[in-house]
Amino acid sequence: MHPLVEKILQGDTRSLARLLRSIDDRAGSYLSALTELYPHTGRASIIGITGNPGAGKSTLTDQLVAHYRRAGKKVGVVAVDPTSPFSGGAILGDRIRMQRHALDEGVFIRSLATRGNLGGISRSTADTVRAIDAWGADVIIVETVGVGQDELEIARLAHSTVVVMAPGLGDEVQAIKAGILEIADVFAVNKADRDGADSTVRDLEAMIAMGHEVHHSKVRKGPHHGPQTVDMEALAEVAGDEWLPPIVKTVASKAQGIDALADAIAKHRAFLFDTPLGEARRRARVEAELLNVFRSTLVERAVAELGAALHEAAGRVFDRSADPYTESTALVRAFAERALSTR
Ligand SMILES: Nc1nc2c(ncn2[C@@H]2O[C@H](COP(=O)(O)OP(=O)(O)OP(=O)(O)O)[C@@H](O)[C@H]2O)c(=O)[nH]1
Ligand SMILES: [Mg+2]
Repeated sequence: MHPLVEKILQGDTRSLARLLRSIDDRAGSYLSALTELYPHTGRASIIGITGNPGAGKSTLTDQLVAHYRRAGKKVGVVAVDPTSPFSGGAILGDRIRMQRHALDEGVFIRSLATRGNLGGISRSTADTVRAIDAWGADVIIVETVGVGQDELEIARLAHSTVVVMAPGLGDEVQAIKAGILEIADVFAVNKADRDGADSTVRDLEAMIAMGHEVHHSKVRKGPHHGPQTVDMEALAEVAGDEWLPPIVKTVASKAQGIDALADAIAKHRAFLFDTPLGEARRRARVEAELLNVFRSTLVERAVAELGAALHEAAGRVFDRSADPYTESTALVRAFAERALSTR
């Protein structure tokens, strides 16, 4: 057995931290540790928190941690690439923001600032979450900024993804473009103490209605001329068994709306585990994760195996005696042949 595994399963925080370092470096026997830990995972509820810089993700995370701790739950927090200009190199900011949990044995906080590694940030995050799950966390919160490709993958890693919006950040229109609707299971309209929160809620409701291609007059409220609002109850009826992301107003800095947010997350979890549509989503999630692990395993193995050949191919592309498409196909063939002959 991997030396760290037993201790991690007993809830030892230092051993967990040590394994996470070797996961980051993709070093040592981290894969065998993950393999041995896997049967002990799957219990934690994984919550993704994403949104624009400064929307209040860390403050909200901190409040959720407090909420779950009050309920006696063990909590893990993974902050991915916390490098927003807003809070100025936010790892420190996040530490300060979550300091009240730093000495709590039931809370494990980890920052991942390792974009650009071979396995990809989403793979490191997935492995990190897996290890924290085995350590015994009941809830794991993963905070990511924005909605790049990595964030989409990280969102897929979570059971429930909370998209945090804040009025006045210009989030509203941008959100539609960024395809945020696809990943949002719950919306938190944070900074509800500021002007514009209600109009952000209305914008989101209109977006959700549009996303469901519901232009039915029956879900529209208000006068024919002038601003119309969406009747969310009528929309829910039209949507049937489908999940409609609830919108929760929060003031994270004053701990307001946190219970309602946790409640919306719990409802989404119930949808995932108690309905056929939810099961289909969970299945798709597992498939995406397997593909992710498969992809990085394949690339790591191939790069190790092909080493010099890869370098030579790059040289040919560089002096334009070859193109990357032909070279890639040839590399795949070479790898497959080697793999077959050695194993
Ligand atoms: N007025 C108000 N301010 C808030 C609220 N929630 C958070 N803030 C403040 O907004 C700022 C940014 O909050 P963070 O929690 O760091 O936001 P974030 O989304 O984690 O930011 P990055 O990680 O840097 O992208 C901080 O100064 C918070 O104190 C809120 O509900 N109302
Ligand atoms: Mg943050």
